[in-house]
Amino acid sequence: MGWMPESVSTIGPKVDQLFWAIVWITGFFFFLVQGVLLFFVLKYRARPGHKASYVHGNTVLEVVWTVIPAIILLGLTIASQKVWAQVRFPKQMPATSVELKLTAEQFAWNVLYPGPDGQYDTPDDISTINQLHMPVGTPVKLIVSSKDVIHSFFVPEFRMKQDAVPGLNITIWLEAVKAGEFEIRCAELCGLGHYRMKGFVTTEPMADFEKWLVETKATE
Ligand SMILES: [Cu+2]
Repeated sequence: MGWMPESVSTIGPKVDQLFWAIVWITGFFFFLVQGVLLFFVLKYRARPGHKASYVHGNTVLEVVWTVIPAIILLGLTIASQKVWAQVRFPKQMPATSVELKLTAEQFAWNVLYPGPDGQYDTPDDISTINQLHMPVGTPVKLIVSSKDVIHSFFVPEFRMKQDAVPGLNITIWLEAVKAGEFEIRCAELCGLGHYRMKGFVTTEPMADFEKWLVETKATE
């Protein structure tokens, strides 16, 4: 369904699958429960000549409608945790040579590439503000942090939202499947300028990405 922005990361279809599974399951039970409620409200409404009866409850029924939702919720939890772990647990991260540090601050996204030596805080580092470039078809490791308050890195097209927390270096990875330009929104109210805390992600073929790195370094 076309409710959501296009999905352009390898994790996207898995997140969408979970989203729709949850929508359908909770939607089904919502209408079922509300329908039954409406039915009983009408069927047992006050009418002249009908006396109210006192019902104590039904233990078997109550156990059934507690255990079934518990099993469904547990299933959804396990399914969600798998996808969560895939992009966040270090053991599940694919090996990659492309990585960057994404440091949020009031009210911008600082992007730092380690440069050819693969080390940060060396003269060949490449830094930009609000411009994050990454190659298509290659996993990219992002080390997300913050200089001041809690921000949140959110790129809807990647189906990725990660808090940027001062004092923590949180590692996630993403792999784009399509070239394009997408917005980074800060998804955590972080101060008066929160509304204008916007960056851009450009996903492009590896050759263009490498060219961009060289050009950006040259204009630094
Ligand atoms: Cu922010």
